[in-house]
Amino acid sequence: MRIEPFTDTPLSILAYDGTPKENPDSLGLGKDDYLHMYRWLVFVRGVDDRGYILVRQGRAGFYAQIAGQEAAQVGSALPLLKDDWMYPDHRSQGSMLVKGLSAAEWFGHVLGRTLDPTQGRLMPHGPGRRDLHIVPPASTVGNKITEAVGTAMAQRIKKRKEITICYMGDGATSEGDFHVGMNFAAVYQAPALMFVQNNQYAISMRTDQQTRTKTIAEKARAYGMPGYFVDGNDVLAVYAVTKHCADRARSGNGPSLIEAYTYRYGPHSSADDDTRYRPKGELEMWRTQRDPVTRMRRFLELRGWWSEEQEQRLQAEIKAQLAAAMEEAEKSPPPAPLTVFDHVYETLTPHLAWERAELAAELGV
Ligand SMILES: Cc1ncc(C[n+]2csc(CCOP(=O)(O)OP(=O)(O)O)c2C)c(N)n1
Repeated sequence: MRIEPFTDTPLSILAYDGTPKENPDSLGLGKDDYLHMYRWLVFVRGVDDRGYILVRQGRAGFYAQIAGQEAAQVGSALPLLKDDWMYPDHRSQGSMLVKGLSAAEWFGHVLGRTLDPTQGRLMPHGPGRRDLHIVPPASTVGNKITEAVGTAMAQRIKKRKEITICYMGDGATSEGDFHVGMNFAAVYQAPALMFVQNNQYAISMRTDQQTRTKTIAEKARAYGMPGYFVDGNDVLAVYAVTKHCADRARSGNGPSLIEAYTYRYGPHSSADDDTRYRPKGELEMWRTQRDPVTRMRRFLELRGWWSEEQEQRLQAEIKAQLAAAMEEAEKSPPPAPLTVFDHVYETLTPHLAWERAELAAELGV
């Protein structure tokens, strides 16, 4: 696959049925790498399914699924190095898991337990982990874009090798923060990957209702950086494009915009009814003909590297791993109420100190 910016059709390596359009081995990956990628796809789908079940069971209040977007997340997180910075958005848990967040921590986050690195303080769509350089997302759409670019600019000023990936949805590209962030990133040649998961909807609003351009990737041209339009359901293509942009950023050649064209299977969140705005048959078409997990599985099968028996074994192994992770999360207690005052200011403001004392008195602690 030639990694070319500003194409009209998405760059891809695998056809929808998993047949390679060209030999993907030019990516420098071998059998074990492909199996590793596939395992990640199955794993993040498993984590996400269970996360959503927590809402259905009434044990969590809210959930935004990534189902359908696994390849965009796994393929874009795998080329990152440990110290690279990740700014996830509210639908990026697959990428966080690949970067090192554990499934137990994720479940702990959804349940609001102490295992949650953010101690139950955020809506359940994104903890952070300081040591992994994962910055917690905010609910305000797009507001981390300028922060992410600022982080990348700092890396350049400090002459460090780390790069920053900033995840956003198609909806976030309609926010002012996107345009400010893109301009600063390009002007300062910041080592930033502006990664758009275009799942075709911002809640009920379709992408073509919020932009006049055919692709989001082409907007990059106006800021002076390359924009790549990639099939977000082809994990190999997403990996190839992200790796290319990561290498480019790491070697001092500045930022890139990547638009991963994908589709979300679930409602916007557990508080949404997507049957009210999706055209009939659209979801079914993506699920049955373009699924990112099945596509990679077919590729492995065509190479003779995957069998039904191996699939059963993998599913059983991940099921057990996730059951253990869920148990660990459930065993973890909710954070003590007074911890709500921690980590906001280095020294509590007088008003907060007063509130803290009042709560402590009420709790008798
Ligand atoms: C500034 C702001 N406006 C509106 C909302 C309500 N809201 C939450 S998510 C969302 C849609 C975001 O769409 P997109 O960026 O495409 O990401 P997706 O949810 O599709 O992954 C909206 C409008 C918000 N949280 N913040």
